[in-house]
Amino acid sequence: MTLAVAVAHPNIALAKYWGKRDKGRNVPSVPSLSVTLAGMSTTTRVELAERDSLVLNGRESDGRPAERAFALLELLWLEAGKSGARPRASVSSRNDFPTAAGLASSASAFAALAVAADRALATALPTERLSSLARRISASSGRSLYGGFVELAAGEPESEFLPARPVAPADYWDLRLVVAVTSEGAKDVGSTEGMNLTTETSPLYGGWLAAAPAIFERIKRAVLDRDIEALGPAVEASALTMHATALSACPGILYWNGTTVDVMHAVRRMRQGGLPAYVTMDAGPHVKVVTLASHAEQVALALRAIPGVLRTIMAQPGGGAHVLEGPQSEPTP
Ligand code: 2P0
Repeated sequence: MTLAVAVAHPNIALAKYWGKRDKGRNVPSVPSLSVTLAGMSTTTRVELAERDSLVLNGRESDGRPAERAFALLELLWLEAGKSGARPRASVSSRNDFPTAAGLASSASAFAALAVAADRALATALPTERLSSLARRISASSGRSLYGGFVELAAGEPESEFLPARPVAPADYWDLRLVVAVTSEGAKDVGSTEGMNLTTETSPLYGGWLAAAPAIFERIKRAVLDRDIEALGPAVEASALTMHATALSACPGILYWNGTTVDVMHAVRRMRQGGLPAYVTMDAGPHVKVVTLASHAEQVALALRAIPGVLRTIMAQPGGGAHVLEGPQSEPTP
């Protein structure tokens, strides 16, 4: 019995990825920078078996999720230059956070799968190669291979090797991300579909491509300087410019609900009251508020008082994907 188990954590982008330069190779058209989160995990078990099968949160799964999962195993096998057919595998994966929490579960899912499958298949690839392969299946998952603050460059068309890279470790800066959960439902338009529709139809998409690299640089500099006053406005610029392009797609993609907007106004009022608090939103209606550890409880309390905020989740920088148990293996030359 060959079995490996790995764990990975979701991440939240401070500088957003939105749009692909090369759809086939899943190459982002803009650079992004994220924080990998502690506390929430995906645990994935890969066991070599007679046939491929996938169980997600206790339920047998096929179709697109299974296609993507086994495409990643195929990529690992090819990358390691292994001969013969790839061994079949039974994969099961479980999140300890609700998918409706607005935290991208695909990021932690494919990062955990890359690490567990690498060990079970004995492909023994270095982390940067696992990151690049996970990125091909889901770009944000390439970032969850690493802990702390992580960047993913924009690639050239036809980039084969494009891994995320660590910018600073989790303990570099005591930031907090307070998630204001504003809905229990699943999102209407998935990220991949949303960004592809934006690329194809938004008249503002060219403006996003022109603006995003400088916003990313401001964010990276502010992280390295641990400067919340510089970070916050740049984080809001990234999110709002991304959402402006999505809103202007045809048909327009509106990820927000009324509470999302109420929270955005409330956070502006918090700043007028002297709190260092800034918003970012992804492909869903929840608001993630970026603040310092010293102000996080006060921010969370204020967020929970907003009608429509169902609950808050407190998140902080955490570690990268890693193996929990598995066979020993020799590195691939
Ligand atoms: C991000 N998002 O940077 C951006 C901001 C959502 C909004 O990366 O098509 O699941 O699989 O590469 O990585 C979510 O998109 O998309 C995402 P694919 P992915 O976090």
